Amino acid sequence: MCLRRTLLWDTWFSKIPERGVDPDWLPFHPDPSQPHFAPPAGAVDAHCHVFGPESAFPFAATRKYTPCDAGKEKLWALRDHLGFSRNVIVQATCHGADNRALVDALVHSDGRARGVATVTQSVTDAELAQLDEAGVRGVRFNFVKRLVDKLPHDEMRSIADRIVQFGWHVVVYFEAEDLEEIWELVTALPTMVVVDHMGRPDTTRPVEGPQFQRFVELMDQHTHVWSKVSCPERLSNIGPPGYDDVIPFSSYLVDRFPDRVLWGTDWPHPNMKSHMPDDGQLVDIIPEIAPTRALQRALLVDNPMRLYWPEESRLKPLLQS
Ligand code: 0GY
Repeated sequence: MCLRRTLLWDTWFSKIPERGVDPDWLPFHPDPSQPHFAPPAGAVDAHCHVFGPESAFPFAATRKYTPCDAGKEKLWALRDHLGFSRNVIVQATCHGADNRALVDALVHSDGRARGVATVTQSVTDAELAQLDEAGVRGVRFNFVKRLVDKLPHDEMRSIADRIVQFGWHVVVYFEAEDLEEIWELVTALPTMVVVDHMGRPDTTRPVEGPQFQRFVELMDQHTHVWSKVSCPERLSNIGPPGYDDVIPFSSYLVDRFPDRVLWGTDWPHPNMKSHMPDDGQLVDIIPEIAPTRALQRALLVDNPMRLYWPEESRLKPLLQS
């Protein structure tokens, strides 16, 4: 299957690594549609990744999957195609705590990309300062068991304490059923906290049901917690083009917390098994979850600018929690 795709879409991949892409790996969409929705000027895709290229930036030995290369040039081309201006690149687990591919993308982005890194406790202050200089503005703590080995909470807490000096924040990725386990850590973090993909709710359950409302409580009670209203393709049981079962969850958060939500493509969509989304269709969902120009501007420009380009933001800098 992957071989057939490779032959068909050969020109889209710089190199298939010798170690071998996962046999069931779905490559990113080769020809995303032109969205009908025009994002506001200065829009930020606040969740995407770069993979490799492996020949320059080998994947981590600890990785749980081996993707196809998805380098920075492809990401810039997608940004322009979709009508966006900037990217926030999140370190993917296949690169572990080796942030070289991320840093390479940031320093070659002409100031149009900022990053979220993965670091371990052994990172030095000098290394953190170098990452900051390159454009990193946060670290990611990943709790998704299929993606990473478990890291003790006190290690995460000590990393969080050390990034405060840079004004960075923490991005957390977890599954809805793990929220209770990490509640204490997340609510006590000394930085802003951004939750990936709405905490991955089970979208077969109601928005008003206890699972999603517990996540809403987290955001209600803790104003340092933000959420990405991203990844309908991962959360949907219905699928494209509209991902209609996910819209009520994302629109609920946008409506209730308009100044604490972010949106991202999640390109190149690692570990998708059911299908590979058309990024143009994902953009066309935005007006469904943020129906007014004011909400769209908050979601796509003001909120991400405040967090990632505070020096250029028209809004006041955020205070640490
Ligand atoms: C995402 C989701 C996934 C993967 C990663 O860093 C990663 O490997 O984040 C996933 O498999 O759900 O946000 O890209």
